[in-house]
Amino acid sequence: MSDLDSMKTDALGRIDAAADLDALEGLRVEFLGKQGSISGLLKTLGKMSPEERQERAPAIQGLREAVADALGARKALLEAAELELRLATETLDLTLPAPEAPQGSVHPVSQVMDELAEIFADLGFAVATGPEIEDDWYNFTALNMPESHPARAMHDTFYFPDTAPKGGRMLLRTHTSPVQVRTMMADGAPVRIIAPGRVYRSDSDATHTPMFHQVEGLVIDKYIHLGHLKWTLETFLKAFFETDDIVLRLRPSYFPFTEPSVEVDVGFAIDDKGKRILGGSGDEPGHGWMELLGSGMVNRRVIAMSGLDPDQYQGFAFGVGVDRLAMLKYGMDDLRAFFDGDVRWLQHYGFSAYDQPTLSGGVGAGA
Ligand code: 2NM
Repeated sequence: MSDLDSMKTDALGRIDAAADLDALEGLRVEFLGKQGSISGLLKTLGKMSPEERQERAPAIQGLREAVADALGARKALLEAAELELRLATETLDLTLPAPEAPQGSVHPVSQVMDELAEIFADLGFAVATGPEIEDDWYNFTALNMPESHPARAMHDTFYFPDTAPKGGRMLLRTHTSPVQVRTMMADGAPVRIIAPGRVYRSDSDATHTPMFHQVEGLVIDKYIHLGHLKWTLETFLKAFFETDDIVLRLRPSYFPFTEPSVEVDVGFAIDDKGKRILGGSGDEPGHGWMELLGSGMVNRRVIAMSGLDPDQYQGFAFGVGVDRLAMLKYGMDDLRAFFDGDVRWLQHYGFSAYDQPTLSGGVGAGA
């Protein structure tokens, strides 16, 4: 029996000394594999006489069991040690600062729209929105633009091939005025809203892009007059440009949706570099007038088509380009760069998401 005892001592010693799971698997194959030494011993049982087998079998089986148990125990130990090692080495230190990452910025158009919402909220205006895909009734007819009006010409408007439910054509809105029509129809009077958003015109050169941004305002109530309009625009522009030195000039004009219609100019001075700086009367030497807004008293036909009684209600409306306002306030000179999506431009002109315009903190805090 001492051959089996020494085999066992040798096997258990080597199993105990196995440094890793690979070495241990090598030992399992060596002892218990198909060609293994203990497997070989088990095969000899078949050729023995019954007496011999009765004597040898328990010892060989005992050896096999002892080796199998030792392999199992050592395997559990090595696996536990391996897990311990991974837990100790594969740590993620969440207290480290976040790695450098590309940082987004708020587009000046978005920033200016937030500023406008803040300024007009303070004057009691709500923000209204509506669809960018309109039908020609809301975009034109309800705004007193007859079929023959030049604004309806193909070269200005993007039309869809589809036909609207009311029989008109579908189009990309050319202004946000349909939002005011929808608001009057849905909510009735009084109305105090601004309608900011994207508008589309088939027009493209250095100062025009096929998509641009507009904000329009509408106030409808009893007894609203041109004085309210002038005060509102003056108050808005002073807050927006953060200066009291804003002088307006109102000129008679024409829009189909307003009567009378008023073009609003703002006075500017020219600095040493030839740059226009808003402020002062445009009539002073070295000054000029810059056309900034269109406005007027809402045409009574528009009020009637929007479902209100024009003998009871009247009001004013205005419209201004948001991109233009952003350029004037923040000093960009190329409109087309607004819509290129160039990250360098956005890094330079963009705002931090933390720069929330507030009347108390300043509507131009990030400038
Ligand atoms: C402008 C100029 C003048 C305007 C009119 C209306 C509505 F729907 F109330 F009739 N909304 N906006 C308007 C008036 C817009 O943009 C240059």
